Amino acid sequence: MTGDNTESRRLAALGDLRVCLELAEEMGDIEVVEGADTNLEIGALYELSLEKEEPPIIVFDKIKGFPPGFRVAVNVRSSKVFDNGRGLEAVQKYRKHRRKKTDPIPPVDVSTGPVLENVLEDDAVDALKFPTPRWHEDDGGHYIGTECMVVTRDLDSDWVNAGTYRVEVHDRNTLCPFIEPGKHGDVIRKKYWARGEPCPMVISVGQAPVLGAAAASTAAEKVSEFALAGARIGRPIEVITGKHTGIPFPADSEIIFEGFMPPPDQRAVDEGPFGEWPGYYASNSRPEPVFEIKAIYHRNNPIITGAPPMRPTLPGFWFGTAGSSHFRSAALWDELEAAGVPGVQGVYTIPGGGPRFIRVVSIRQMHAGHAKMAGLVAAGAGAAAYLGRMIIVVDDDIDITNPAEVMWALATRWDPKTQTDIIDGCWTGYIDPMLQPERREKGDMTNSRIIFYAVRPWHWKDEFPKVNAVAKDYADEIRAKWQMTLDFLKK
Ligand SMILES: Cc1cc2nc3c(=O)[nH]c(=O)nc-3n(C[C@H](O)[C@H](O)[C@H](O)COP(=O)(O)O)c2cc1C
Ligand SMILES: [Mn+2]
Repeated sequence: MTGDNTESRRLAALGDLRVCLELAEEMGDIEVVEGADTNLEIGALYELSLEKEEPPIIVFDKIKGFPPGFRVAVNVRSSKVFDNGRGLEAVQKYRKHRRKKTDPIPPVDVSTGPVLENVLEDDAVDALKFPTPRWHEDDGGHYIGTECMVVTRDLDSDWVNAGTYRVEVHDRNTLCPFIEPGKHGDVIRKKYWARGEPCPMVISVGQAPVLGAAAASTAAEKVSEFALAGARIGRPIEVITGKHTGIPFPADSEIIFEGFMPPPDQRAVDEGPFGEWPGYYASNSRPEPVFEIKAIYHRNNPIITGAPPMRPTLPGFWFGTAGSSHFRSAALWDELEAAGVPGVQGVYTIPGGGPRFIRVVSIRQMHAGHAKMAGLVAAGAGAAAYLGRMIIVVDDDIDITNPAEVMWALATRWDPKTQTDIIDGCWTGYIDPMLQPERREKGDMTNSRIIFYAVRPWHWKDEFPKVNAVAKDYADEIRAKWQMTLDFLKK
């Protein structure tokens, strides 16, 4: 990584999408594609870019059928500008940033900003004027919201929530977000519906990267993602209060949709299918409540940021922020410690499982029952509760960033009969491909979890066979002695 990648550049890029693109340009981390089609071509190029572990930001301009300057940008939050490192180093960096969240900085109200450069109301409202990709072949429509924020305000408090939920374009006046049951946006909207009222809502497309990061993080209830984002960059996010809804939105967003979501018994449309991060179209198509647009605000030459899910086997997706694996590992590590689990040495995910399905926890065993404690807490912790499948607890000599080492721990330190727990009735979602059709139909969004205790059993750990490996000190000594003469030792 380049030496000029300082924290101040990183903060500048986090706090402003357009600054982020300028800095990425300076670093040579942008490729511009002209003339691509919103129908599948942008999505396919994006998917192909993820074959690289560190794909560049791709800016699509002069998109077929749209004015030049109306752009789509992908791979923004995984750009080299943010240089988050690799492996456990990346996880530790996220943990460090999360600590700042203990001191949130609330947003400040400003009266105007670049997002008001264009105001579309009444007959001028037209969601179809933006180049919106149909990302994957079997998608049921065009999705303007992937790297987006859906903002709502709690009815019983002044909590303003911002969550990333996919948003389909239904027609010129109507969008359709997909909010899984139990997410904050869902909890809040139901309070309005319980009174028979439409839920006021704002959808932001293209905003400071720090906001996208906060909106996709699993922040606690009643915690505003705006304030978390402010804490991360050390200054308040500037917001404008929507005149139709009273909901705040970032003054420098690329596009803002302001409107209302009536109760689903008043209006619902089919949403989906949509290619999802587990690698399937599991949620298929089902009626969802709609977002009726009252006003659109957008900057001149708006940039639609996209981070649509792709299969979790693609390196660029798994390493990148769209996959959010490292971020979710950091959150789980913090929660294990907060719950009083001692000796945690690392938390990681296994590539094919995306950010959630397969979580690995390494501990330095300290007492009988310690591995059990770590496994049970990890299975129930907020950061791992939704859409989990497996927790693998391993000893601290296992390199958990190397799937072969984790498999080795399972192969050699785990007794299936005595070192496993299977737990039923855990939180899952429509996008879980293993949610049985009967449960899906009944809205029973639960699945089971397995915890593997792939650790040397505590009560006979001292008799456990010794590992067959050259000692590190001796290996270093031998390498130093021979590496000038032996090709296979050269770096
Ligand atoms: C690119 C991306 C797309 C996402 N799409 C959805 C979605 O369509 N529906 C959903 O419920 N969660 C989705 N999520 C996960 C939520 O953003 C995440 O659970 C977040 O915590 C939600 O905010 P909340 O906790 O305030 O509800 C997505 C995350 C990312 C990074
Ligand atoms: Mn939230």
